[in-house]
Amino acid sequence: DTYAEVSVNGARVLAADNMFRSWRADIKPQVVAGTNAVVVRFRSPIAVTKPLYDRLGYKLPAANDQAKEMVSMFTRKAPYHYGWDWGPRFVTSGIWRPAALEAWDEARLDDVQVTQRSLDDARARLEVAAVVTATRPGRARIAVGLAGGPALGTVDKPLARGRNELRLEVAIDKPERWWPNGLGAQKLYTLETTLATGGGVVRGRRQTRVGLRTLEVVSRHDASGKSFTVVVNGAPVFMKGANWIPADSFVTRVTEEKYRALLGAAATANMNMIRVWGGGIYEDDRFYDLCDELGLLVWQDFMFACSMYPGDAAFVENVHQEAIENVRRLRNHPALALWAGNNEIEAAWQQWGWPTTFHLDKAAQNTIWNDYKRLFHEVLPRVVAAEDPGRFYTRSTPSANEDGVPPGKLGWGDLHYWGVWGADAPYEAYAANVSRFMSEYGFQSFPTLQSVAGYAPPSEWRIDSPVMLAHQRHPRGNALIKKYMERDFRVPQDFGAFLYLSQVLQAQVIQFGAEAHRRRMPYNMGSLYWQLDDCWPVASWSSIDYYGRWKALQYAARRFFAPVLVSPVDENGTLRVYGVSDRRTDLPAHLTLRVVDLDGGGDRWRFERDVTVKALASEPLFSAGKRDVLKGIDPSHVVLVAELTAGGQTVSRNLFYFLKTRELALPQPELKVSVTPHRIGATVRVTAHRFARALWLSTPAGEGAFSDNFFDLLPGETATVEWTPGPGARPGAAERLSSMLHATTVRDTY
Ligand code: BMA
Repeated sequence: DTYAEVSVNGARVLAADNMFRSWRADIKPQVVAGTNAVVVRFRSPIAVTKPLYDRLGYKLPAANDQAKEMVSMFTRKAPYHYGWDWGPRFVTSGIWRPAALEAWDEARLDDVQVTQRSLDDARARLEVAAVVTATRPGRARIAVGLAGGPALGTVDKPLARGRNELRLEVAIDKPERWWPNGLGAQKLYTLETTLATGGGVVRGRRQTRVGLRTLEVVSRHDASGKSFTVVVNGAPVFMKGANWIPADSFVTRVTEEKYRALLGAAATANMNMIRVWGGGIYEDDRFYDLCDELGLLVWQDFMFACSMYPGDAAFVENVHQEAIENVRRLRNHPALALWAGNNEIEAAWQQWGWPTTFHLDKAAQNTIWNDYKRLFHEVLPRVVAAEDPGRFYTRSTPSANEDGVPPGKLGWGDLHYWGVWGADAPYEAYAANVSRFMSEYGFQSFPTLQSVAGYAPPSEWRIDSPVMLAHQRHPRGNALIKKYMERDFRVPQDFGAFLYLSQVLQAQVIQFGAEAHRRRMPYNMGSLYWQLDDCWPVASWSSIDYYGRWKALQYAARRFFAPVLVSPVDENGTLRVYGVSDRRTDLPAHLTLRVVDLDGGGDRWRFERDVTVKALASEPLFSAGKRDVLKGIDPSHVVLVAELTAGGQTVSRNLFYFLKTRELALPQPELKVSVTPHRIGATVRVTAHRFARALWLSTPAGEGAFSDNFFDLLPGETATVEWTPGPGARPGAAERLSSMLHATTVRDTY
């Protein structure tokens, strides 16, 4: 990462200029028996590219590069290292992926590609292509089997000196399918490919994990525009998920545990897709392995975001090689769903007015746009077609993939909708801005005080203190949070209360958006909020903070992304209650609606009926004028409770407020909290005497994790929550919990 020269015993063996590629050199002439000196010399990415910047004659836009002289686009390096609206500018250098010395005789097995040729209940037919590099002509035998099992097939072929490709077909009988999270199991098969040369000497062995499933992105013209539907094993699947950014400013700090915790949290929150956003990195192999295991489909951007790029031959060829290498590395993962050329560049150029805001003359505009088209309409789709045939490629996100149709046009492909947040639109505007796949929408919040304490001393505990402002990278971030908070809540004076409420607000806003998206199924088939994680501790759109603490949104996501959702909404004065289902079969269920008194006065109105929640659909289950439901009841004293039960179990419960939270007569809930310690962890029971809004369980130092949090409790209701201590917890933590435990509700911020 990124510009480096490597020498062995004083002789230069290679020069690197792309963080996203691996570099290999023949060092046989240089090595000696005994001690060898390998020196890697790095050069500053800024110093290297400054002359290119000076020479170009016009400025290439890069919206998030935080320097005055923006040079990030000249270098194939993680764009976010140059700063982003949630991240600091750390233009790092170093060795970020393994370095290894390889030695071999005769031939080595370089790569294995597994392509599914057909799949039915009886059989899966797979084509295995093995890439073998040979030092001299000879013969090779490739054998493929399930790891630990007998060979499923072999092929014997002559080898030429250099690169060889050997193909064979194998079959797996009675295949078990791989399914996205929530729809079935994530069955994985490990294939072992062995290379042997003359005389049966084994020269290489590789394990490749595959999942057997069909996957198609249906992008087809229809009456509304152009669809964007992911179909897995023949079933259209609504994509629920979040956008992923690198989990650290310094990429080598992301441990296996961190990947596991973040992606595990995504799966726990009923997500089935993660978008690897184009301003970061092509993620580590462990990331994709976990996605395979957890059933998280991957929307993979190529690493280009919010910038225009140069088009000289060397740059284009560098990108070409980068694309080939990364497509080859990722293509065997069953989780991989699609490739996207870049993040928001088509929109920036065609809609955000970049050609004029960056004062580009006509000639420069033409050059820049032609260079753009070469990369994203030619080079990248050609690499995908050649190296990963059949996988969907979208040239930008958002994009209709259609000349003449502006990116993000409603009804045409995917959409990043930022009117809520960026344009101050009320969050109810989400309902009117649904396209065929919502690949981005988001709202900021702060980490809670326990996390803020990790980067700001108490003297800085104000939203506008220097440290807090340094950890808020969006120019209008604080003002926007406050503005939206004023619309729905009473803005607290207390710093900790403000942080807490910012999360309650974020969860409410995104919940509204996600439910609006799900209610529009099957017209809309995806909802990925911006963003799952953080690369440092900061105010941001994330649902999990840098320290791994779940924000209110992460808990809410598990509810609003549940496989079956009951979703009440005000549609122009009509109260409609939708049943939304991602299940592959219809669900007979019972719908109960109640208008419940906040002070514990019981049900003021009640409705129930048996319903069928249709498979893979969204349908209103109830509809009535809001006024007919309230019939004179004071809306500030009640909440509507919608509940779907099936087989005696609650499958989804959702609350609907007739007024903004600040207009509700929120009572003092009078909570009763009890803690039962176990050998590891504890069970916490909370009973509310009166209605409790956004109940937050916490400890002063934020230790451990709660299985649920930031939930509403009805009068008389008890919630049972499991607490697990963190990995470094001291003995007795569970016993101490009851003395440390805080229960906060919105009422406490008054
Ligand atoms: C999006 C992303 C990022 C950005 C986010 C928040 O559109 O693609 O560029 O961080 O908005 O502003």
